[in-house]
Amino acid sequence: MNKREELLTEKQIRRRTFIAFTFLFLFLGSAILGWQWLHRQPTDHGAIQPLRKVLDANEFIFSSLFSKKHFAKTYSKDLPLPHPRVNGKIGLNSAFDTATWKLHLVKAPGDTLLIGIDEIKALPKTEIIFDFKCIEGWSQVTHWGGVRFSDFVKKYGLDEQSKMMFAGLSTPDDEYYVGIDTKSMMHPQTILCYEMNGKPLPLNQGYPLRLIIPVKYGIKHLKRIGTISFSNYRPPDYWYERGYDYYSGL
Ligand SMILES: Nc1nc2c(c(=O)[nH]1)N[C@H]1C(S)=C(S)[C@@H](COP(=O)(O)O)O[C@H]1N2
Ligand SMILES: [Mo]
Repeated sequence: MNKREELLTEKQIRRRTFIAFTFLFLFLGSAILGWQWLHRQPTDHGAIQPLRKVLDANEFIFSSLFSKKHFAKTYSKDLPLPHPRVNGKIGLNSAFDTATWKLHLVKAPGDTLLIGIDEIKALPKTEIIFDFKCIEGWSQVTHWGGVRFSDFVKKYGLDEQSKMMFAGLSTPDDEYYVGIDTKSMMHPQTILCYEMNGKPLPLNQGYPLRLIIPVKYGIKHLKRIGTISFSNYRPPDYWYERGYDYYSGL
């Protein structure tokens, strides 16, 4: 190796080191600036606006992919957990008289039907075993029984209502509430559920009636339904207000 070659090599190394560090600092600098910028942005329903835009874009993609023929995977009867975990007690803590419970079905403002659990149990029963997914990252195979929401719609003459854009559900004390697109509500796997593992729902899992909607994440499976109503605007949604995805589709 002659002198000149050696010198050139050292120079090259220095140059490369310089370039590498420059890029590293530029990268770190823009990451920090980006992070600071993100946190200066206004929030939209509990989520920073740019992130809310990502959620809205997700919703657009998922809702355009939605199909009545797309089913959540179901499982055989020997798989479900005997004691599914209990998650979320919002709206289940207020004094609650199981004996006088009635479902409040708001057909239109000022036109509310009160429906007892026996009337609901008199409708054709359907069962589903599927992998229940919570947004927190866990999932479990569980077994539910109840009435298809679409059968309920037929029975109570809710044809017009089911063509509106959204259904709103809330607990009897209005502490927990969700808004769901009627397309997902009318999916054949969506049920007004009164049984778990062949027995009445436990109190902490929504007795006497809860929603089971396998095309959505757990947050939408409202336990202890008090009221169901319909609208063409998004009904209030507990977790949406706290920064989560409104659609929450799977
Ligand atoms: N009334 C009510 N329903 C609720 C919740 C809640 O806090 N209150 N939590 C939701 C969430 S986040 C999940 S994951 C499921 C859990 O249902 P499980 O307790 O039957 O497992 O219930 C959903 N329904
Ligand atoms: Mo959840």
